[in-house]
Amino acid sequence: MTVTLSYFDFPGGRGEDCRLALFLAGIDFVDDRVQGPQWPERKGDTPFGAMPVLEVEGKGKLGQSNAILAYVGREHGMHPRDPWEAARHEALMAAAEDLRTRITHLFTVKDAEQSKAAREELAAGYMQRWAADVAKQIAGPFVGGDQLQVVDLKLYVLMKWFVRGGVDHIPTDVFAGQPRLVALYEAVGAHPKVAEWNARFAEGG
Ligand SMILES: N[C@@H](CCC(=O)N[C@@H](CS)C(=O)NCC(=O)O)C(=O)O
Repeated sequence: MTVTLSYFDFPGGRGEDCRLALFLAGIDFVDDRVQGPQWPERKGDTPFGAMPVLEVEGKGKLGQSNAILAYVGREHGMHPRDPWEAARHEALMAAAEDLRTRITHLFTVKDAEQSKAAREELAAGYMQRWAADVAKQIAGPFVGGDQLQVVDLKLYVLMKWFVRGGVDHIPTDVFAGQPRLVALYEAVGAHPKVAEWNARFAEGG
């Protein structure tokens, strides 16, 4: 059974956590890295005109990063069996998407001064509230306690974007006031399989 994960060719974004989940699950998947110029012709063949897309032979194509993560997690013991705990993790994954959407919306601000001001305001306001809300829901070091699950990969890849200075005018220590969040980030990065994956590909945001 062939499993293919399609996403852009950079070590970050919504597809990177899906790749990590498949790698940690030990699945020998086809790592389909789409180059920018190929995207327009590929877009029409995706469920929602966007990536990541998971294709499982015999089943079809699945869009939406959180659905992909939950599916891979459920199949491979990296998402809670208990429905309430699973929903709690899914809420955190949705919150990660909320933050991504806020950030990408700011990329539409073209005036340099306005863009800087909007990003600084987001970092000092919304992102601080977001970080405090998420931190409260982390058992430690991972969301569910000692076991790394797909929600942790989602939070890790999102945080890495900022920690690595991927967004101008969002400080790299934007989450420093939330030790539980920082500890989760460090624990995921220190996981041997995550470290192996990161070493294999250029580290990035
Ligand atoms: N909610 C979707 C968002 C998917 C999304 O916006 N993907 C971006 C890359 S991170 C994309 O494919 N952009 C290209 C396009 O929309 O044409 C998810 O979580 O998968």
